[in-house]
Amino acid sequence: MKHFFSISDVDNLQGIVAEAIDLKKNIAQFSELGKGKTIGLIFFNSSLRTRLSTQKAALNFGMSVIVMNVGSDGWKLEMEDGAIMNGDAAEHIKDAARVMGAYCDIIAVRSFAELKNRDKDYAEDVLKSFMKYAGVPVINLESSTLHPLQSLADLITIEEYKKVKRPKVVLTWAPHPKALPQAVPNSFAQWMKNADVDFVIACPKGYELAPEFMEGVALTHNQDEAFEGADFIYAKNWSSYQMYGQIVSTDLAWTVSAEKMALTNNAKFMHCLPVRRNVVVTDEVLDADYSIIIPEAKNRVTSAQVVLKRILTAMQ
Ligand code: AN0
Ligand code: CP
Repeated sequence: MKHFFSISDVDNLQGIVAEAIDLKKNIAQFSELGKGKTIGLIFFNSSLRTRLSTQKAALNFGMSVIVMNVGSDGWKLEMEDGAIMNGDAAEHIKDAARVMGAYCDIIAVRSFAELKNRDKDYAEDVLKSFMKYAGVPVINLESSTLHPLQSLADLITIEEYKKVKRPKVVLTWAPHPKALPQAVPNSFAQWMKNADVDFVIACPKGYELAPEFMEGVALTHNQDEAFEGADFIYAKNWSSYQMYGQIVSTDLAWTVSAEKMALTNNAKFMHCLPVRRNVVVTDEVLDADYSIIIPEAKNRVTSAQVVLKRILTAMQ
């Protein structure tokens, strides 16, 4: 594996999930794999899980870790090629990425969608610039449109908790007071579409994902109908793709409750976190035995580990 930008960097989905679960048991065996190598974790936005789990995964391989909150501590970066830089930005991403690449053997970057200009967000300029200029492998820690380390952790978790060979997995939109990116649901849809699951998206009208992510996916605007027979309920809020970046529903009837969970086939409840309690989903669901949000978060170490192992192995 060279970069880990999206699912396209994974040749065999079942293979990477099996390898990840195996690696979880045998991590001690690889404690020297990254010895003498440095990973730089570059954050344009806040993070708890991604920051700590990727750091922990790197430490498990004996790597050195540098973390920079470039969004708050770095120079403001210019993204446009050929720009006359007489505005706010003090440094071009071209130079910043090349310098970071000179200090690090692997660079991992978080850069959220701005939710102002759809074409700009979907062009993935920041991650693509890092891949173009850094000269070292780049890992996506949630870009404008994708969060593949989360989706891989989710797939590993589903594999560990499923009771039937081909479980029904429902991604349901849920309300939220702020406009959030589509990266988590886009990625989740992409990974589930390629996994051995029956996948359904439930969302209010106007919350359909971009066509490339909806293609071939069962869609319903009726949440109750989607929940019937479900083995996994994956809740997430996202803002509209059509009315780009806007909140087009605040309907609290979409909040995941114990009553809704009762419609399922004793489904497990999942959320990538952070979660707004009693808005997205009730306390009762989050704290129930069927909630697997903590093992899911724990598997963020698992997904980072298998990705790092593949990149480190390819560098040898
Ligand atoms: C972010 C999002 O929805 O993309 C990060 C989720 C992992 N969530 C928030 O900003 C609350
Ligand atoms: N799930 C996730 O990526 O969490 P953080 O935003 O806290 O990293």
